[in-house]
Amino acid sequence: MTERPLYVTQPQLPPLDEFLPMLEEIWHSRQLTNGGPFHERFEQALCEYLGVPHVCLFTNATIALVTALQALRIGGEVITTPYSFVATSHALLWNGIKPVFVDVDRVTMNLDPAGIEAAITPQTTAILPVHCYGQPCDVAEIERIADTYNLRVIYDAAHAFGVRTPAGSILNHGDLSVLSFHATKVFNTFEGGAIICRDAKTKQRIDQLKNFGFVDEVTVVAPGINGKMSEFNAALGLLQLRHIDRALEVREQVAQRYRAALAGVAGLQCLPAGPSQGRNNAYFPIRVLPRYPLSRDGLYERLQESGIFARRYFYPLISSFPMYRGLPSAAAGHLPLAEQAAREVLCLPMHAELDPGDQQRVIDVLRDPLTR
Ligand code: T4K
Repeated sequence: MTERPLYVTQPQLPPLDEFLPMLEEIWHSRQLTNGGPFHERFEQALCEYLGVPHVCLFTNATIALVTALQALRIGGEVITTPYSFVATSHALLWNGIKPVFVDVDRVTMNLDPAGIEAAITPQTTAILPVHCYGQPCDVAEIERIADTYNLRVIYDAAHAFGVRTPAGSILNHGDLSVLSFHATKVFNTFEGGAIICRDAKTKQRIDQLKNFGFVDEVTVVAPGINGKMSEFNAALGLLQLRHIDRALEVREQVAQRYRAALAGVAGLQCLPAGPSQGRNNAYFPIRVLPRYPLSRDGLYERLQESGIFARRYFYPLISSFPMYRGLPSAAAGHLPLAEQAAREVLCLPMHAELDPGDQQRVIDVLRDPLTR
């Protein structure tokens, strides 16, 4: 019997019968997009759930990142990480900004603050770090550097939905944070995203920029884009919020089962778990070290033979793509820890519908990769 495929993620969906009354409401109102009632309710509900002052909904996180940079009028050079999804750096190019890549921390794989300080030049205007896999960046140190050198900070928080530290939501750090609600994320609206900001004036500017730059019916103040979230996606998001706590609990159980099962496997290393309160287990990355019987890519292929589609997030590094590799900061040897992570890391299936039996299939291959 062929076993069903297991993917790195599977979207979390609410019961369909809970969504139908919302769809009926949209059908009756004929308000489909451009800031309708579900859009408004979803923004409010997210502020409360996440514990943040202002939320601006978007059609996806990539457009939100592009708009966040535009909203703060960022130009020149921006310091960022090569170890991320390519959308992080693409948002800089879309704004005519030069990315400056800095190496990552050996353990968290987030931007290394020591490297940030060394990369600052008179052209540097901002820092664009990523809370990679939902692990918080060193926000205190990044804030200290930003204050010292008068830089803005925009966090790519695409993986960080619901992540908290004892001080509160991780999304309250920096000038702006950008969330993704893509189907593959902890919290999804099929496609979607949001910018978290601190004050009403900034929210107003972002809301104008995501609506072509319109201020009123006849006034356009900037070359804005169409980044609006539709009523369909907003209603779905509102509904998803009812179920997110349970989904986060299940993810935690999946993570704990992996940690227990892999603890004694020579050559496989889980990331440190971090504080148990406030993590979201957005991904489950492991490092495949030289003493494991297979290389990282060998294990990736071995899992595929068993119908298990783990992913090499984030390989290749952003800095190795053609539009980035000519940059001085992308030079070979400049980013050794990011290069090592891109060679060693494999993200295992992790989602709220992964049942223990299916997870055991993954664990069995990891423990005994040479037996078929
Ligand atoms: N910043 C960071 C740090 C990011 O990671 C991302 C996106 C962004 C910014 C930009 O956010 P958005 O503009 O997308 O909101 C996926 C996602 O498309 C992307 O959103 C995500 N990061 C990235 C890490 O992963 P792919 O090309 O790897 O996805 P795909 O289609 O191969 O999906 C992975 C697996 O998920 C599939 O094998 C099966 C499963 N899947 C996927 C989809 C789309 C489903 O079961 N159902 C689905 O509908 O990029």
